[in-house]
Amino acid sequence: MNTLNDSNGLFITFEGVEGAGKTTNIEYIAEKIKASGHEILLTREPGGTELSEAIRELLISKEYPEMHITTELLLMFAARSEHLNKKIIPAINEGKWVLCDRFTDATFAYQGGGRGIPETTISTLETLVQGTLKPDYTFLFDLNAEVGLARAKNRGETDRFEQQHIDFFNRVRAKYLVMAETEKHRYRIVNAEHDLSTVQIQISQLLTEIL
Ligand code: Z5A
Repeated sequence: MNTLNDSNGLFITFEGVEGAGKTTNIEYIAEKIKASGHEILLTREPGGTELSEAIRELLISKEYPEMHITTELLLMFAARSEHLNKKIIPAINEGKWVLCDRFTDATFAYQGGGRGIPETTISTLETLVQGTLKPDYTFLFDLNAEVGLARAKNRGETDRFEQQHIDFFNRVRAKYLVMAETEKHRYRIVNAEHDLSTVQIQISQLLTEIL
């Protein structure tokens, strides 16, 4: 694995159930950070490099509805390994602030909380792929899973994950909340159930603290 140098780069991730508003708000956050003078890299998981985006297509495609959960887990980490080594770590080492729409906490929430894969299995892969690297900050866009799913479905075509039963998304949300409680120093929770302008007021307050 590539290693981090002692640059001023920062790694911030954005998490939440579907339709929570990550994609909508990440651009807003990027503009605020740029305005404060930092160079940024905006990216996402699964994806972020040509190969990782190809893996993303396999993961979200409805062509493989019966994908085994271990295959799903390994593909998530295969995409992450490529993304981390080719894009995220080099950008942090150049002093950039990397803003990533989802990262390994999504694996703990979806493949762990949602699919029931043991946390120790996910942690083993996390160490293999990332060593000790973790995000500096994680914004959790938290909302009732039913509200999020309804927003995502309103937007148009759904992907393979969005076919899951509501119980799956309730377990995903619960796992995120446990992680936020356990790692308070890293997590910042945004109440994403409010209208967009209220959500962005919360984001601004949290960013002021970080910046
Ligand atoms: N996944 C996984 O299982 N394991 C992993 O390790 C990783 C990922 C990394 C693809 O991710 C799938 O991969 C994902 C988890 C799994 N499962 N699904 N589905 P993704 O991040 O690309 O997909 P996503 O979570 O589904 O993203 P999303 O649906 O685009 O959600 P979002 O980015 O948080 O929401 P949004 O697009 O910004 O907003 C959704 C709609 O709501 C849109 O029409 C907005 O205009 C509207 N919106 C946003 N905010 C508001 C407010 N405040 N009020 C009203 N309406 C709003």
